[in-house]
Amino acid sequence: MKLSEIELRIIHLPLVRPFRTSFGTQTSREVLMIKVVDDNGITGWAECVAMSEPLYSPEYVTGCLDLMKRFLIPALKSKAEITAEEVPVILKPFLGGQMAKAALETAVLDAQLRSQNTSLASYLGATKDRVECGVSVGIANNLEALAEEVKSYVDAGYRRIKLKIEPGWDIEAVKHIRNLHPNIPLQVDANQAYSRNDGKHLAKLDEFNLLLIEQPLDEHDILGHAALAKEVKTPICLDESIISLHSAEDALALKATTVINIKPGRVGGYIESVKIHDLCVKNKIPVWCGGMLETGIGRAANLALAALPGFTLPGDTSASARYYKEDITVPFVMDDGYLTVPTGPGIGVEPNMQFLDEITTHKEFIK
Ligand code: OSB
Ligand code: MG
Repeated sequence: MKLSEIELRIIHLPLVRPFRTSFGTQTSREVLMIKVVDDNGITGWAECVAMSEPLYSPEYVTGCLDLMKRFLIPALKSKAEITAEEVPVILKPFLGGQMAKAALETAVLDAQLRSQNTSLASYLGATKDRVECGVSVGIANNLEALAEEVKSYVDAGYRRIKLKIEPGWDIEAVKHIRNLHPNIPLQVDANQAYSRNDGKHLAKLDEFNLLLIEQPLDEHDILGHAALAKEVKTPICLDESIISLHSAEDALALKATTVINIKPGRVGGYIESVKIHDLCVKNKIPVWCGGMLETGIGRAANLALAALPGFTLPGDTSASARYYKEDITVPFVMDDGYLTVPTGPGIGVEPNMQFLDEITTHKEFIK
């Protein structure tokens, strides 16, 4: 396609409740949205999953905006015609920036698939028409508040609970929830909050029958995770450490992870995500689709990916209502613990432009 116009905007959406992790507390989501228009007037949308500050990943909203404007978009515009498959190749000389790159690739892919009248799910190789939903539960003020929040999600039908943990909010929190919900699939996410000598402490989680411990150590500490995997019986699952197919290959070869959380933004896009999925299927490593508190635009695309056959664990693909009072697309509503995979062309949903304009704090066009 020929890119004729790109629109970048920043929106702010309040969260229904504060989301506290080991790296900070968020009360609203600032999102960089990308719209591309081709020479036939066909539009593609994507959201960049970077957060306001570089606390989960080195990327952040205004940094991604700058990277796109200064380097990535000019590189794409220097080509007379591009396909979505060429986007990662054209952007490869610029190091890092996976979240910014993923957003541009996805917007181009959305427009391309719309012009071919194909859904993202069928393009990626989806085999399911609905996906099992888990939910990520932030660190609470006390055990009673945590129990109340978890109960509301279990009552809503969520099929797996993930508790955010950090030193001081781990064994007791898990024990409390496990006692109240003896059979719910349960896992924890530390977002790098522990260190190499915490193996004995984390092994205390083994008695609670957890599916996995997500990213206990520093994102660069692959050997530390491999050593920890020998000290704890609960499977280790990497999130932040997996930023590409190659990093997934390394982590598997070094036995640092036996489950992988695939987040398309973190690995540079949906095309790279499918490669990681295929690697994991080949190695019999279960995968699940992570989340970044996406709006309906990112959620629609994540559901398409989560419908691939290797996604055998419920993901952090929760309903719109878990995050936002009003979503920017038609809301994703859970039915019996599942979300339906969109079937329309491209990502299958569009933003409500009136609402989007209301929550836009910055907007610019690149011709
Ligand atoms: O580590 O998985 C994470 C949200 C923002 C940044 C990192 C993470 C998360 C979540 C929530 O756990 C996932 C979601 O529900 O979108
Ligand atoms: Mg995580």
